[in-house]
Amino acid sequence: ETLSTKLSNAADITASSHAEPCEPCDSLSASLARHIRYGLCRDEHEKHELFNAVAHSVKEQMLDSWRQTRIKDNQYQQKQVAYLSLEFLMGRALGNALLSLDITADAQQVLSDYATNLEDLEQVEQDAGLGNGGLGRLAACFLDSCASLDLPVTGYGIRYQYGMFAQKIVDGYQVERPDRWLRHGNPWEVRIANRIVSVPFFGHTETYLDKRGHRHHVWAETQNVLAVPYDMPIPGFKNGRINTLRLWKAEANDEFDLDEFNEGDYAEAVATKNLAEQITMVLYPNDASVNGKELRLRQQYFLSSASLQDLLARYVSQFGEDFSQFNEHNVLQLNDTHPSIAVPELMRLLLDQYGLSWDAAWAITSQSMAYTNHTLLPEALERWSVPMMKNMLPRIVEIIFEINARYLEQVAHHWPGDIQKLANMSIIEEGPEQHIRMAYLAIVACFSVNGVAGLHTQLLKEGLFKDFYQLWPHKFNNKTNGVTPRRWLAYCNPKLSSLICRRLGDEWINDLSRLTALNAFTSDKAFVKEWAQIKFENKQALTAFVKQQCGVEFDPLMMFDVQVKRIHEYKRQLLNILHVIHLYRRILNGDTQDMVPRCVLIGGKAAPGYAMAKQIIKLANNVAHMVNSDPLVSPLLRMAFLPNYNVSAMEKICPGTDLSEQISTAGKEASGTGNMKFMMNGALTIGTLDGANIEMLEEVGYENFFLFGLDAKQVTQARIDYQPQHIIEHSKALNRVMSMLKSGHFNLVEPGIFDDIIASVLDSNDQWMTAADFDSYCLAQEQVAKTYLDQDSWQKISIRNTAASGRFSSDNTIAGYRDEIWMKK
Ligand code: B1N
Repeated sequence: ETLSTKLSNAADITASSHAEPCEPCDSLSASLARHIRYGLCRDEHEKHELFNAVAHSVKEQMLDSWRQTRIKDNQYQQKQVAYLSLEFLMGRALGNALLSLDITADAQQVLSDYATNLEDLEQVEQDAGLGNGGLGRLAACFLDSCASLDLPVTGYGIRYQYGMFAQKIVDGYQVERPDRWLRHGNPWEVRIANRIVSVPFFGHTETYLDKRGHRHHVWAETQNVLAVPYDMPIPGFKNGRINTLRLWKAEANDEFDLDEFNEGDYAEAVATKNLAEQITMVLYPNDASVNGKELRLRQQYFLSSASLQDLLARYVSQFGEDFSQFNEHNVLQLNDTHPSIAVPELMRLLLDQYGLSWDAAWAITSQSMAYTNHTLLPEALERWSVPMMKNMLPRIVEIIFEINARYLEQVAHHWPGDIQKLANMSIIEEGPEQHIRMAYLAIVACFSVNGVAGLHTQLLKEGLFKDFYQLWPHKFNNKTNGVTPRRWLAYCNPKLSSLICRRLGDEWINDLSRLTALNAFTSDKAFVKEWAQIKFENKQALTAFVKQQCGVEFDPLMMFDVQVKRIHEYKRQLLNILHVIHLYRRILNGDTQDMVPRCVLIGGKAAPGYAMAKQIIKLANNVAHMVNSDPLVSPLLRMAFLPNYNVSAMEKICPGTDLSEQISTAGKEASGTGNMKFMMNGALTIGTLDGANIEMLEEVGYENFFLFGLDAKQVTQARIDYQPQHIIEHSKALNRVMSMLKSGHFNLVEPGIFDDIIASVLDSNDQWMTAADFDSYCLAQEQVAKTYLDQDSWQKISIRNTAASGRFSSDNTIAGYRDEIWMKK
């Protein structure tokens, strides 16, 4: 490699010069040899050092295409999309990159020279766990689909030094451990020192009139924090596009507290570095609930401001300060309200930095931003205290009040004389302390508001955002979630993937609707047999994983019944556990007719402050212990709680699952996406009419789905006069289960620890209506068992589920965002 090649590879990323031809980079093999020889500076190396060398070599294979993509996109021939998200749950990158670049076989070959195999090496990579659950993983699937659909989309997020906490189980309880994912460095990232920006905090505002009588606003005496971009490559599937995930790290400004330096308080001044760098220290571990901490708002503003400054600088370098074409060339998608402070921030930059009028700035802002809502749960709706925000972001608060005043005029015009409407719809919530309703701010400013599944969008329009839907019906639209078939079938299930390729070719990998052709094979005996055999082998692999992670012995001849997701009352892991207790009691009573041997696996993290969720984990562990330690029970029933559920765990779990549990209280799960991964991999679903389950059922048909429980309307109805005690009295099965729980059978030496859980089921205010759906759930589970006994029909249904999963490719979802939101004329 010549020095000039190196220099041209490192060229300024803003350069919009044409790509000059350069020498091709080294082969993977030569590159790896070089990294091992010159990168390690030692003769012995540990596993992670070899992994880093491999990852650097694979990244090197992407650098030329990455640069070409950047140069092309800087010409703005296509509208540029910025996807703003506080979370990107990327998981591991190596296997995915090899698949996208089509060099997996090459890598296997090269690694054999180093006496290691690829599969083992892949396990060495730390998950990039920069997200909580579905919302963050959705962002990751979207990036993969955008690159694969050749769309110029940049992900903007935060480079948390500590991602999602690692979960350990001690005495059945969750214990949180810090996720030190950057400990050995991150070989995929590139620090882009020439795109650093500065983000203001605190200070105060001043206004003055200029000579022409124009009012100007100054945000003075701010404390500035540097935002340093770290870029990660996002390779498209075999198409040469490499998009960028740009993650911001907070660093102290050198001028930070210069006075203290001068006054001799050197140590004090250096210590303030920590305050700045705190901002990107840790991911808040709340899923579908808010954390009202000031630091969280700082993270949100930091991400929004840095990303917008980056976007504007890039635009200005191409078009100068003429913003008339901005909307033609840029659009921003807000992943929930978490980055919605970008709305007043874009106004501020256009007004105060670039001198635009209010109307001009508003025209640009309100035509460039789109908002995705991910939940109806009231505990997840963000409201920020005005006094707190005034202190931290005084200029931003001024702008929000101005937006609100102008918007309320429209409301008054639409509903003349209706004072209550004004109060209900105001962005400012009144009370002992004022609060900013971030969702309202987003709806007012954005040209598009979308939900993430059909039912969810309908409930947004009828319920939570009803008034807004009446005012602006054209803003509302649905985009049902999806998952990337590259990671969630082609990569994670190589055996099934190869069988499908042998029969259908490989076009399904970026056109998942082609899987419907599998329906033709349900009566092909050899095919069905091979389908079953692959599931069996995947179950063997999952058995080994469960043994290693939980010490519990599963048996691949038994049915694998799996529920993995964040622990939340609305997801009703409790309903699942109550069913396990029901089966356990039946076995103890010798009532085992038609019972199918089952292994039940539950996994997921509880938010550290969510006491009830933590008790549910404890209950799962205690029930598992009782079930597994009775030799009379274990031939028919086994149970494990899998610690530290994450993206990499799901890659092993979904290929080996027979039955997928999607059992949330109807109306509560906005979409769900784990449900789709299981379906793609041939699992059958037991589920309620909630979120995307409804659309999965639509695709696969009632005969191939185990439906149970109240629907969303019935849940609302049943709430009015809900008497769980009464339900329990009339249900033999539930009665026995509750008695067993109350008797202390699962907590003999820990009296009282499940009292809250028991009380929650008996509570007539139980939001999650666990008792209401119990009988219906057990009945559906009996149907599952009956179907499983006939393996031939089970396997056919399994094939039909994979065949019907095409609609849930995130390629499909992204095509919708592209055509109906981003590029819509
Ligand atoms: O977003 C997923 C959906 O598939 C799930 O149904 C939904 O529960 C999930 C605050 C959230 N909604 N809201 C969140 C996450 C973190 C946080 O701090 C809220 N996550 C969802 C993808 O659409």
